Amino acid sequence: MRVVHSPRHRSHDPKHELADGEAIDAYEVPERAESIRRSLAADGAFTFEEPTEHGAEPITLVHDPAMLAFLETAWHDWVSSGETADEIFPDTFVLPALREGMGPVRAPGTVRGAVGMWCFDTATPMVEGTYAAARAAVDVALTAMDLALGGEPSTYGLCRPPGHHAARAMFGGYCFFNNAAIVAEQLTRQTGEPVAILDVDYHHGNGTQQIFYGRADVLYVSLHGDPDRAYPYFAGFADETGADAGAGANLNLPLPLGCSNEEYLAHLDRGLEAIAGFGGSTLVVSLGIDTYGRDPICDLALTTEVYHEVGRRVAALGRTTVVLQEGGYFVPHLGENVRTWLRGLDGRGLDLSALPDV
Ligand code: OKP
Ligand code: ZN
Repeated sequence: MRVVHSPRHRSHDPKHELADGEAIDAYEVPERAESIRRSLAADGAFTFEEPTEHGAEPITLVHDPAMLAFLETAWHDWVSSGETADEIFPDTFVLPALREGMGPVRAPGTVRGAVGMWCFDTATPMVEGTYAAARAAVDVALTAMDLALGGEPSTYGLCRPPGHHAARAMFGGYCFFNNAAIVAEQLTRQTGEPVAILDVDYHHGNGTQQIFYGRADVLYVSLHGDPDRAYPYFAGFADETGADAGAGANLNLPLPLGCSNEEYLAHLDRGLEAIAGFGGSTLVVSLGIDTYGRDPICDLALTTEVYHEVGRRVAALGRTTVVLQEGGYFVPHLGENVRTWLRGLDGRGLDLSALPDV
């Protein structure tokens, strides 16, 4: 299987996120992608290539150009206005109620103010190299798509930072540009067919759902921790099925606390059935491995073996599949879990021999 990877991801190296009022070590760190790269490289059946540049247009077909412009210059503007902190966090958030009844929001003249127009949480600092890494992740995703359109049955884009929490005009949840949504949009344009997205990250992909919520030509299917208890709290409910022309093209499958492999596969089959009944020949997978039982920030109970079976069942759809990396935070097993998933997709056997005993 062909893998697209860029060393550029390393320039997004946040040190902290905020939790319960304290700065804690960031979970979304460069070592995540390195763990995956090492596992796939050691397997021997994966070939690596660097992305080609795709420019800004595929991004602005999905995201507000003003958000792209903010992200592009934020670090430079931050430093040149005399700020000295090496991570940018929002100070306030422009919730609709802040200016309720008082007319439109005016863009603040400082990065410290303006970041609260675009960022929705306190876990997603921008650092000096964030923009370059986020742009490279989009190029990784689009290059994986190009390879699939060129005839590969399945390809893998080792995206970092991830993307599925980034909405049309909002970033957060460790995500800046929505890599999967950008690829899905391009697929609709380049194939002229509808496109399905399967999001198996533990967290609901609120950004991807938002981007396509009114669209009939993109099906979004997500399995995730129930938003009644899980981040991002405000989206991912089972009764969110799409709006307007998109009615019926959104399927949320919230999962219970402690969800087992068996329960998980039963939910997966419902998602795959919806995809099988939807048109088009291509599939985008948002692959999060934070469903793992040992993940430090999530609460399901999946084990490595199940990822092989999930990959197998996705392959059985028979679609050209672009797999893009999202989350997964138990770094010691992250690479092997991804490798296991992709081996299942590729019709190869389960191989647990390289899973570290930690
Ligand atoms: C990204 B992906 C801070 C909690 C922040 C952010 C989770 C982002 C997950 N108190 N949690 O979907 O894996
Ligand atoms: Zn996640």
